Amino acid sequence: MEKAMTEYEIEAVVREVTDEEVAFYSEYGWVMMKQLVAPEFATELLHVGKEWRQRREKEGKSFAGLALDETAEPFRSFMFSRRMAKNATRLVNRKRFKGVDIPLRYRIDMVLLKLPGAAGSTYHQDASEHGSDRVGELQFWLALAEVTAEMSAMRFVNRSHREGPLGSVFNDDKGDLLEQYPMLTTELGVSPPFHYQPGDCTVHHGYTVHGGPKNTTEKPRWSYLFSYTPDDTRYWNGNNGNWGSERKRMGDADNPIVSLHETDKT
Ligand SMILES: O=C(O)CCC(=O)C(=O)O
Repeated sequence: MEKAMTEYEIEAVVREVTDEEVAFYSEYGWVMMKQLVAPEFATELLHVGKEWRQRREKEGKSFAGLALDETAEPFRSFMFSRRMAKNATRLVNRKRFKGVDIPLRYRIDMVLLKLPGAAGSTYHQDASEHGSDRVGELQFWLALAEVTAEMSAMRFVNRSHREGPLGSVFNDDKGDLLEQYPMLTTELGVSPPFHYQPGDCTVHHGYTVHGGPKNTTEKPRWSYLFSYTPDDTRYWNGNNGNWGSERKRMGDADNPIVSLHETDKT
């Protein structure tokens, strides 16, 4: 078992986000932060994360929650570090409207593995799936080993965080957001195909539409997803999993359609 790291040790391997990165994130709803963490630290996380996943698999448990488990250090030291709290707080930028920043809470973390040939990720907005009542939650995605564009690297729809909720697509039969809004990417543009080195990290806003292609390579894709949310956010039943996708469409009895066409009227 690795031991907890001091803040001083964390600061030696995790850098601050820059003003340019914060401005880019605010404009585009995502940003690539090259070498946010030192590559050797990413490799250490990979090593611990792989073992942790194997253990959890044997125990039949979920792959989420490394940072809540002190036997999975240094995940906890990293995610709960002052450096990462400050980085995330600057990106959330609640100060802009409130005058003061607001504390963030842990939302979720997990080591992700996409095997060769694994399917791509459905285009969705995290916050719509989670059912949060306000903006702020954000997801970091850290490459623990090299990830090329062909290894299912995510793509982000530029500025889509400014469009508000476009609908939850998990548990729905209407297709993902690119199918539901066929002009979305031509209208807004998409992030370039990314090539991550170990330690490179993207972060995306809760309302940024994102997804990815399948892993068409012979290599497994290893990454660490970790997410924070502002303390004041309210979620369905207080659960910030995919509860937002449980929403139901309206029915004709209580909410009849207001028709555009004379022939629709009975
Ligand atoms: O890892 C992926 O390809 C998708 C992850 C994702 O949807 C997310 O980070 O919100």
